[in-house]
Amino acid sequence: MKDKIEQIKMEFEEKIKGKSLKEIKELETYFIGRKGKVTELFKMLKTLPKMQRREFGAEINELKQFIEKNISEQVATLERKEKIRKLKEESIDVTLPGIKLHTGNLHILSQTILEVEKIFLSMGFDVMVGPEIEKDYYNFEALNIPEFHPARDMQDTFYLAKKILLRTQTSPIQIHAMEKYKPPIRIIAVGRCYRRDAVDSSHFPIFHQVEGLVVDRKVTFANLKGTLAEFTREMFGKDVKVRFTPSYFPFVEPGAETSITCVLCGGKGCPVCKYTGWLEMGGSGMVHPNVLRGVGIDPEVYQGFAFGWGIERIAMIKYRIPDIRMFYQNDLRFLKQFKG
Ligand code: 2NL
Repeated sequence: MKDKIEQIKMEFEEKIKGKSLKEIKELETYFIGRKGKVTELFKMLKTLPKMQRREFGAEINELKQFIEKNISEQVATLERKEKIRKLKEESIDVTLPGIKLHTGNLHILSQTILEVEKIFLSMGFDVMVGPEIEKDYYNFEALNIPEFHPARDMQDTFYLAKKILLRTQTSPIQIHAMEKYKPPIRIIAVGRCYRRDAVDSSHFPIFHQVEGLVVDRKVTFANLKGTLAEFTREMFGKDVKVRFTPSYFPFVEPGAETSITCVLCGGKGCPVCKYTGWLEMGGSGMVHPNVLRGVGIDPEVYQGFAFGWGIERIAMIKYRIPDIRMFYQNDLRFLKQFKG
């Protein structure tokens, strides 16, 4: 009996070495389970004389306790090791630099439009938009450009049907506004325009315009001048000036071409301003009485000023973009340069 106890103890000590948690559970069953080796010993006790039962009973109990203690110690060690392994595996180095996500940015034309809108909003203007598909009436007739007026030859138009076209300027938005609202009116109209232009570095069949319109009593050319001077300073810098030179547009009288001092040479003369010191921005003038009458506003009571500048032109000058086609090529190397 003594040998048997000693033998089982040795077997246990040999088998527990290097065992996994699962294997230890199996060992537990193997030695002290219901049909385990130690349990067998207890059963064998019954066949021994009373005296020996006592002696060996104590020894088997000791063996059982030895096995139980060893197993629980071994289980605790393994569980601790497993916990440390898991913690290590799941740990993150919070000092590592983050992974930069690819983010997009607004197109430089959208950014420019937002800048323009912000400036005019701060000056008390409302921003209006309108349909890109227009009736001939809103794009031409209401703007004092009759059917066979040479101005219609000036701008080649995309016609979609008879008297239905893609707007060639944002003015139709303003005609809608004047039909809908009574003076005082103080709005800018922003959006896409279309002209059948031959493509070069400054012409593209799609482009954007911002037009301004103020209609009220006692509106003068001085108000136009002050408004564009303020916008120019806000958009291009405090030292940039506006110049008005007489010009003709059917929808204004008098009409003026507007230029700003060249932002590249400061007015001294350079290749960009063709040594004039000035950059042409667009047209302007006092709203023609025929236009006001056409929308039911009495030109004897109300006057208006208006102007129309190109968004691409503004962006090209402000951001030194040399070719209008760059806006429409969707080259990320170009577009990403304007990440705010
Ligand atoms: C240009 C010329 C201009 C206007 C636009 C306008 C609008 C209404 C009435 C009168 Cl509803 N005028 N807009 C006036 C003068 C010039 O734009 O070639 N811009 C790039």
